[in-house]
Amino acid sequence: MVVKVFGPAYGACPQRVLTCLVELGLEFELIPIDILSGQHKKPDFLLRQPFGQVPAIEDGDFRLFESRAIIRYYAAKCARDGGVNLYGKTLEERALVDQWLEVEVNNYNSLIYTMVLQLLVLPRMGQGTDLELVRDCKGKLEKVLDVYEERLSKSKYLAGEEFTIADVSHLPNTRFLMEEGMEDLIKGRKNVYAWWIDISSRPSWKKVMEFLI
Ligand SMILES: N[C@@H](CCC(=O)N[C@@H](CS)C(=O)NCC(=O)O)C(=O)O
Repeated sequence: MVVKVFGPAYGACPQRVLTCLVELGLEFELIPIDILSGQHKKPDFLLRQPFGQVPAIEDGDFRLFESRAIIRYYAAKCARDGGVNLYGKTLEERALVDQWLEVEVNNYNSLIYTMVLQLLVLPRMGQGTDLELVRDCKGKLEKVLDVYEERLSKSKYLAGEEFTIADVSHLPNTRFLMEEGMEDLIKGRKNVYAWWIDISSRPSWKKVMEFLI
């Protein structure tokens, strides 16, 4: 079954799902949703994602939204079926993957989401950027990344020695930092930088980046 992914390839949350599907070797069809014209707020799309956000997927009769729920679902399914395993081999390994996925959404994404809004979205809508708020987020992110640096000094990837969906989940927001003038946050931390070079060099991420060309 080909997985239908609804969302623009330039969106961070769709990128999380696309990278995971490529890693798992699953076939998918990208169905572009024009968020600039508000297609994601129209009744048709709200049937797929009632909060009017991207991405959403359709897989036969099964529909799902929330990018991290989607990557957990496919990673669990592939691991169960003996395919690529990005979600730990034991309950404890899986719990560590879940732990770092939670860190990503609560400690990492929450700050970067505000920065994306302030630096990219609001200016496009003709509104000003709250630079004080951006500085505050950056300061808080320094502390979060210090924790990552410590973790990555002990293991190659966030959840251990294997690449998992916890690492996948960090790719889009880390790219934002690297490309929007905040690369010092990453490059200034030896282990975090080595991790970024490693995970962003994977063919899956390169393939997803090709959708943007
Ligand atoms: N928690 C949701 C967040 C989805 C989300 O924020 N999507 C963004 C694009 S990355 C979006 O739809 N933005 C447009 C909007 O919120 O109107 C998920 O992970 O799927």
